[in-house]
Amino acid sequence: MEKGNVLVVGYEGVGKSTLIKAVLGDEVMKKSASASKETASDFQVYENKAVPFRLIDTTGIEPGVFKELKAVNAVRKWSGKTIKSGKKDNQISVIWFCLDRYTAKLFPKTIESFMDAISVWKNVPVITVITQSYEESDANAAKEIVEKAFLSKKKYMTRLSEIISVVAKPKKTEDGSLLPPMGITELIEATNNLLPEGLQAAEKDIARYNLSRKRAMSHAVVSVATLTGITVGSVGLPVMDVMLLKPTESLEIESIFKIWGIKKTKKAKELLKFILDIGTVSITGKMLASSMKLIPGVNLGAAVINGVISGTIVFALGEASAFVFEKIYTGEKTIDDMEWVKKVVSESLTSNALDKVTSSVKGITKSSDKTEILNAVTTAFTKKGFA
Ligand SMILES: Nc1nc2c(ncn2[C@@H]2O[C@H](COP(=O)(O)OP(=O)(O)OP(=O)(O)O)[C@@H](O)[C@H]2O)c(=O)[nH]1
Ligand SMILES: [Mg+2]
Repeated sequence: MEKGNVLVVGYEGVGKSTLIKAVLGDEVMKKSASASKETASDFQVYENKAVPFRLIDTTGIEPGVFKELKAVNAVRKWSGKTIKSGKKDNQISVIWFCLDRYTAKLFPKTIESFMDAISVWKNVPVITVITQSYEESDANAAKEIVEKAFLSKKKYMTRLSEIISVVAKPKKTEDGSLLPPMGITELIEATNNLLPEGLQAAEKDIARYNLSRKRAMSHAVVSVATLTGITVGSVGLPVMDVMLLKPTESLEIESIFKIWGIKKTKKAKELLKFILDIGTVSITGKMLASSMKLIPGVNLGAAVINGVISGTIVFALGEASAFVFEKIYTGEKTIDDMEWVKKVVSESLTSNALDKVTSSVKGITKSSDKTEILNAVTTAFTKKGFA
C-alpha cells in the first residue's frame, strides 16, 4: 500500500526510537530501507498496517553537526533515487524534528545547519516534537525557545507546522509519582493531516487507531504500576494490608484517566474515588489480600505470594479502570453509570482475580524476582483476556 514517509531526526538520545514504538505499537514491521548495507545502519524504516505513514528512524546526532549528518544524507539518497525513477513511494511527506528540554536550549545555535540538512525536502512541513515532556513548565519553556528560533527568519518560519509535546512511555519520577504517556494521538492526527490527500487515512480510521493507542498506553501504565505494587506488597506478613497499595493504585487510576482525556469534573472525581475505594477499603479488596490462605498447596514464601496478590490487585484495578474510561470516552457509557462501574470493577477483583492469583502462582518460584512476578501476573490476565 502506498504510504507517506515521515523522517524522524533529532539529537542523540532524546527518545526518537521510543516515540516510534509508541506510535506504531507492537505490530510494527521493519522494512528494509535500501539495498546498500552502508546506509542500512544510518536509518531504519518502520510501518504497520493501520498507520498511513512510515517512520524513518535515524541515528541521533550530536548537537551542532547537522551538516555532516550521515543519516539524513542516506535518507536523501534513498528518497531521491525513487523520485527520479518516477515512483512516489519514497517521498518524504513530513519531518519530525525531535528535541527534549535540554537540547532545546541548543537549538537556536543549530537551526541553520538543521535547515541546511533538510533543504532538499523543500516544502516538506516540520513538526517539532518536544520529547520526554514530563513537566509542563519544562515543555513550555522548550516550546518557546524553539518557536522563537523558527520565527527568527522567514524561510524557517514557513517550514514549522506545529510543536507537539509528548511523553512516549510512562515515567516514574524520583518523588514516586507516575506520569502517563501523552501527546501521541495528537501527533498521529497532526501528521495524518499533513500527508498528501491521496495518502491520508479517513478520520474514523485514525480515531479507531488512536483508541488502540490509548489502550496500549493504559496497559503500559498498568505494567509500571503493577511492578510498583509488587514491590510495595512483597512483605512477609501472613495477611497483607491492602491499604499499602493505595498510593500506587491512586497514581495508576489517575494516570489512566488522563490518557483517556476525560474532563475532570466533580462527577469524574467521584468516579475516581469510587474506583479507588473498591481497590482499598471494600470487602473485595480485603478478601483478595487475605487469599493467601485460599491458595492450595503452594510452597512459596509469604513475601512472594503477597507480591503476586498485590500485583494482581493493582493489575486488575488498572485494567478495569481502563475499560471503564474507554467506555465513557467512546460514549457507550456515561459517568453516571455508577452501578455499572461498580459491577465491572468489583467483579475484576473477586473470583476472577482469585483465579488469576492461583494461575500466576503456578508460573513462579520461591526465588522469582519482581519482573518475573509481573510477567506471571500479566500472562495470567492475558491468557483468557480481560472482560
Ligand atoms: N520513561 C520514558 N523514557 C523515555 C521516553 N523517551 C525516551 N526515554 C528513554 O530515554 C532513553 C533514550 O531513548 P531512545 O528512544 O533510545 O532515544 P533515541 O533518540 O532513539 O536515541 P539515539 O537513537 O541514540 O539517537 C531510553 O532509555 C528511553 O527509555 C519517554 O517518553 N518516557
Ligand atoms: Mg534511536
